[in-house]
Amino acid sequence: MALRDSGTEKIIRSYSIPELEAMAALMRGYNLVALCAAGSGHAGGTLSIMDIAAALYLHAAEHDPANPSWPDRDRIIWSAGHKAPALYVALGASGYFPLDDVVTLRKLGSPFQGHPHWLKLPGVEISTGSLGQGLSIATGMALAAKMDGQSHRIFCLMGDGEQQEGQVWEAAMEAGHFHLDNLIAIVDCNRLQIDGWVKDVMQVEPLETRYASFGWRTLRVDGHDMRQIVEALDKARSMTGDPVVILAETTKGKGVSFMEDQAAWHGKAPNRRELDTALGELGLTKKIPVDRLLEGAAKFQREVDRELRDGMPHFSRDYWWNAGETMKVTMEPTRKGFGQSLANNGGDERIVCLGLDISASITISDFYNGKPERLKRWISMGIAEQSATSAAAGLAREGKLPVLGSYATFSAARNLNQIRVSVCYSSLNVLIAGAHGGVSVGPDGATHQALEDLFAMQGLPNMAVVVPCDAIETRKATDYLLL
Ligand SMILES: Cc1ncc(C[n+]2csc(CCOP(=O)(O)OP(=O)(O)O)c2C)c(N)n1
Ligand SMILES: [Mg+2]
Repeated sequence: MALRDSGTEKIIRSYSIPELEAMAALMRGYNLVALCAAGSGHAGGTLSIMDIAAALYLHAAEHDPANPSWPDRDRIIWSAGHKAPALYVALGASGYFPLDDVVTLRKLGSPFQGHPHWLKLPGVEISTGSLGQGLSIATGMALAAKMDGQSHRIFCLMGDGEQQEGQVWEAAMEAGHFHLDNLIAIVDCNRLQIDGWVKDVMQVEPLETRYASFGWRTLRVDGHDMRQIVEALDKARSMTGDPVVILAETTKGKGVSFMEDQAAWHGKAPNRRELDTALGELGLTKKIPVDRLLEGAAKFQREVDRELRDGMPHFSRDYWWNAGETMKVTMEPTRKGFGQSLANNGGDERIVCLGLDISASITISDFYNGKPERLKRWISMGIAEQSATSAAAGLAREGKLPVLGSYATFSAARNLNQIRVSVCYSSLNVLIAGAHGGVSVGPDGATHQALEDLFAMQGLPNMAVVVPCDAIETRKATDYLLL
């Protein structure tokens, strides 16, 4: 098992355990440099998965970087799309492209989008970013391999918070039902998600019992012990009869003291000072050409900026109304107005807010911040937009005023049918906030941009749609829609 030349079937390179450990450390370093250059991205979850990424790409999976569409290759589905940079450095370390290239992460036009997009980067099997869909894709691929009598394996990498998505369990049921022993799932059990500890947001354990009851074989490993990881992956390949899940116990932010076990480092990038400290802790000082890489990223960005500037309409000269100092507008993000309204109006006992594991970012947490008496009307639902939408309909039918929200693409698109049937056709009063709408989440990549939600929502009966342009409008719109 290893990197293989698909033409000659010869092994290109095999790695010893110490070599895999060294590669995982190096990959952590490149990952952090890329995040630093991007100024955004997910440090915590990429560091927790890195040992597994190294073992998977450099040891366990059969693949050929020179032939990404080799029909006999093992497929690796990166369901936890926000861990994309770990996937990119694993592909770079395997030889799909120079590792240095990853430094253009998240920049306009770069193939290294904030979430994986397979049409942009050879080696990426499928586009992901909306959590909970990968295991279904992997199930489809495993069924296809069975139909065609192929013997390659399908690996699917997921987060532990991701296990809250109901779709994961639909796929788990299907894979168990069809005895898909060519399917190997790996769960990065780092015990954290965005809103805090998984056990507090929405308990997913005991995963062994849960997967076993769906007909899976289960293995539990220390996800930072390279020998255990390699043995588990090898063993999983050899098991027959049923699908296998490897539950990997990990630490979010692993390897960097100030990131370890810190929910705040979920979606944060290190600045230059933090990067240097982190590389020191990883034993990588002077082992990565940081200055050269960062300059490469800056050059890429300058080129993007120039192209954007050239593409903009220009006036022949500056006027007071387009260049005057006093004409510059500073605006608060729209989502802030949402939180302000919830803070102001949340005293109304009918209001119930539902958390979807992105609470501080979209400011729905302002409903209870500093007001602990409101926590009894705060319900953490986990990463489960579809169920939460229908639950909100249930609350509304009982006279509550439910409020829920997430990124627009998850709260007003992923759950379209639940909104249509549970909420709209019953004409129930549910307030749905879609933050980061439109193309505004550019660096997060195509799978996070919400465009379709607007026309989808406007086509629904009994649905009022408001698109505010600033925080003040958002506050007033929320006031109006809420009460
Ligand atoms: C359907 C969907 N809802 C919400 C999000 C936003 N989101 C990105 S990562 C994340 C938390 C994931 O937690 P976990 O699976 O434990 O991954 P970790 O970062 O801890 O490895 C959330 C809610 C998303 N990407 N997709
Ligand atoms: Mg997690």
